[in-house]
Amino acid sequence: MPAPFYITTPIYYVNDSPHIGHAYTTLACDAVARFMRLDGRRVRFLTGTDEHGQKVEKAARDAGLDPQAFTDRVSQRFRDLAAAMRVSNDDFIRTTEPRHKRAVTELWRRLVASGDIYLGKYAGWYSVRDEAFYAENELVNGRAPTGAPVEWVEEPSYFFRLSVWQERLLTFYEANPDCILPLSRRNEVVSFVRSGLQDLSVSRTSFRWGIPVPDDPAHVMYVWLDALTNYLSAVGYPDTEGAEFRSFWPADLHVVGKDILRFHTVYWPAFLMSAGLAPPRRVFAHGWWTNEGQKISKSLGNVIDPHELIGRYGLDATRYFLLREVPFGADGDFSHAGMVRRMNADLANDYGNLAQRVLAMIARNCGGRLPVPGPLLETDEVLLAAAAALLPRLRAEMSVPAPHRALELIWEVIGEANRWVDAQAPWTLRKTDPARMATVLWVLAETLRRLAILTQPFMPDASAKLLDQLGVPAEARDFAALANPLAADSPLPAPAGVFPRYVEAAA
Ligand code: ME8
Repeated sequence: MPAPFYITTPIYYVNDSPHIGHAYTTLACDAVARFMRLDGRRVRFLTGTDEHGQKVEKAARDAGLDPQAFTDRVSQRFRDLAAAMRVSNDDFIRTTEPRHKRAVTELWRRLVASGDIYLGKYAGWYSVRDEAFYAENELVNGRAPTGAPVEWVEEPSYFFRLSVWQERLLTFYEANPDCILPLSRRNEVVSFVRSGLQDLSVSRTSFRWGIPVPDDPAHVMYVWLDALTNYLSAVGYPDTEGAEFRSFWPADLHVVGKDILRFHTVYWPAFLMSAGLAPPRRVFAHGWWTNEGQKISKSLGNVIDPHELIGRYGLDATRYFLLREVPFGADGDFSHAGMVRRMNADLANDYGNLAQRVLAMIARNCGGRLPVPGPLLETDEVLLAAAAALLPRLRAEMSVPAPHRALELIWEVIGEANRWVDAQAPWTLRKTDPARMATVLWVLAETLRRLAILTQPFMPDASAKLLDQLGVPAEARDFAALANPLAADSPLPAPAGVFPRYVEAAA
């Protein structure tokens, strides 16, 4: 039995509506989750919303709403977006749910039992926007290193003895070379931990919107301790003997933006180890999107609404662009011109044209049925082998995950297939050697079938339409089915274009 696979997105703050950055992380996870499912793994794909803390409390106040009513409303927008993007999450967790409060309360008790929590007093800087504490020497011109404003906080606080975890964290990174990716991020984390860790304030007394500290309800837990625990709550913690927990913990992959790397690779493994739990197998930090070269921010008024992208370019093109345009891990820029280039060059010209040519020639020349191939020549085997060789290579890339690389590899075969059509010229064979034409078209249809199965994780709708047009039944679309070639002579539906060209509206 292949190992189960547990993948998570960050849980998003409900202070605001979802934008392209949230859509990006969730789509990348969706592509990985779909890939693993098609590959036969039992997948748990979790996303959700982070609903406590000062930032959300303030946003609720600004909206004139009680925090619970406010979080109910905004959390729904994240669910709606996931549905609009055809995200295949298995669960959606909210930190205001009872199952989550139960898990966090228990985790806290465990940290207390291991002697890692003590009561003290916090005096220092806090940024509500980042929900993070900063030391004096971290400030840049009186602001957080992220540019967020900070305020001076002085209040009683429980602390987590992070300082004592330094060596054990370093040992953990050492023993698990791939537990933080990309490697540049891993190096950043290792040098941060090497430079020494301060104990972490893990409770607040100056506001109420959080989970109360057990036995001391004047304190609410620090929102990051609360939030990180969602990954445990969703697999049944504190029931560590339950089937859910045993199948899915430790998580295989937490995908996060680079902004929240430290929380996931320093605090989180320390909390887990302190509670006697295994840290996640991998945290992957992706880069940051800008809009036409500019930082995305509400004050600049250039926030990209993912619903608008889907409305304008279509869902599959949006998914393809975001996952292909930028190496996963690097920063990226969204531009209309870049999007149109990808839609027209990669989708309409390369993939769409291949499909269109093959399906149209079959419809026209083979009576709407899959052609019956004769003996395969070496050149036929070479093309089929290139398509067949993709799966192991994609497995390697998607386990990183490097979805952009997976797509590049698929496009190499699309390019090869397009060149092969030209070289074989089935339109000429129609007159000179119809039997060979039938073989060539069958080889192309079979190549297209393999490609369409492999593009499902990235572009589920378009891939399904291609598979429909090739007459591939729903139960023959997983990766195991790659080994079973198309049946010759079965009837096909009429072909229809799958990747529209983007045409600028007349000015
Ligand atoms: O940090 N480019 O939530 P959040 C790429 N609640 N990704 C972006 C992005 C951009 N411009 N903007 C946002 C939180 N993201 C916490 C997480 S997890 C236990 C708690 C994505 O709503 C990226 O994944 O601020 C980033 O890490 C996340 O949204 C931050 O979402």
